[in-house]
Amino acid sequence: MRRTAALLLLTVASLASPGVAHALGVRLSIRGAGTVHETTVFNQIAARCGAPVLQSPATTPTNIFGAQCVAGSATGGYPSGSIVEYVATPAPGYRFNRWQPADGQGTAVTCGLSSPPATSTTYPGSSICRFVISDNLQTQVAFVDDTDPVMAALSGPAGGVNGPAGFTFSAVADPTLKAYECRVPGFREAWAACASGVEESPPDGTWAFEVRAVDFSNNRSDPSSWVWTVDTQEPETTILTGPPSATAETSAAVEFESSETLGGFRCQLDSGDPAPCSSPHSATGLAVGAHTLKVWASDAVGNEDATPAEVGWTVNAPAEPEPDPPPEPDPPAEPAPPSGTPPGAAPPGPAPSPPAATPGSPPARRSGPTRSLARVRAITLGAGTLKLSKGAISLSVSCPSGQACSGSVAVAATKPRLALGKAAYRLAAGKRATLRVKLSAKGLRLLQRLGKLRVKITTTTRDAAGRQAKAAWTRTLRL
Ligand SMILES: [Ca+2]
Ligand SMILES: [Ca+2]
Repeated sequence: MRRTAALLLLTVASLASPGVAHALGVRLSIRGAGTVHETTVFNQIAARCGAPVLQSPATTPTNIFGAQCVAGSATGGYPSGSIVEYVATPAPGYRFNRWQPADGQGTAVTCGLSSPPATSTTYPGSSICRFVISDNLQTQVAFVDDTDPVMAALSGPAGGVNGPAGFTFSAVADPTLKAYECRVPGFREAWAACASGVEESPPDGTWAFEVRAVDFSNNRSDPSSWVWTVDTQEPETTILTGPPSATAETSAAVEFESSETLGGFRCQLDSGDPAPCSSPHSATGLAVGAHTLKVWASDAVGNEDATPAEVGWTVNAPAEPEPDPPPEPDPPAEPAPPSGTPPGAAPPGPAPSPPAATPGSPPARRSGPTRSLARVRAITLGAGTLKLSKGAISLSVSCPSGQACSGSVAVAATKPRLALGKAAYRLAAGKRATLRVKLSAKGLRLLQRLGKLRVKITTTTRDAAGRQAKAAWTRTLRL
């Protein structure tokens, strides 16, 4: 019984030991990115935490545990009753939030000697915490980053592309910047991590590339956006007019168009090298024989028609002028009739060939090249302005008397260049007809947008012999 009482006494004495009371420590931890250092002479942070400051990595996100150590210890450090000052410094891009109790062991610090003084263990009042060591203590400082990053630049394809599009971008300099997220609404809807130089390959259409910057604490910038167009479709080339299939002309004009407004053409005459060209394209100095012109349209982003439009024709040798008839050979000198032959009697020997027949009239000449080609003689154009009626332009055409004619009338805007419509006709000699040239939907939209258009009206006419003539007028077309 006495032994038990003695043990109990010893235990009570140990708990009250002055040595334990004079050797206290502070368990210190950091959430977010920053440092804590001590300004008091004990400087147990420098002595115990491996460095002059306790530091969390500069990338530690808001509210994430970054560093911890115990300043002081049970065997030495802070004397009970001493005054200690800790100073919290945020990492770049972060700010001091508060001192607060941590989950660790010990009594939570109250920064009661700070200015203003803390009244609670959670203290947002100052980044400097001054307090009296009275026990084994614990405290934690919280740094936060609540500043969104900001996008600085974004660039992508100017206009359109016919394949993948690359995008480069950057954010305003920011030590908390972690990464970027990109998306293409309607194609790749979800935001996904990406880096400058990323390529996107959506199908044909108009798209918006969006990018935003993200920091270590998952703050996000407003998105930046870049609109571009993808066009992988090659245009279709159409020959509008060309020479007749057989002609004596050694030059030819070929008109053509593309199914797409912007872009260009390449032309190849016979086995020559394809070269850039525009409509109408003229070929001159053509040799007698067969000729072919191939035309490839290309669009604004470089897609070229894989199947060129082609027109073929033959240049015939010009009709030779009829040679003058050879001079009449002198009739062979008649031998003097031998005496004794009665006048009128047939001479002996083979009968003389009859004299060459004198042509009664020159043989019909083959129709050679002539400059007087058939032509749509009159196009009624009104007083300088054409009006659109029911989506079409009405033009009066007539054929000269004495020649039937056929051909086409093409109407095209001159600025921007756009084929608007075309109509064919066939007229008997001396006849007149009203031709309606219906505008294409694209042409109609253009006219509706601009209110009026400068148009070129081109007629291509062939006469019965296949000879071709062209004429052009320029007028203003109004709605
Ligand atoms: Ca930030
Ligand atoms: Ca295209």
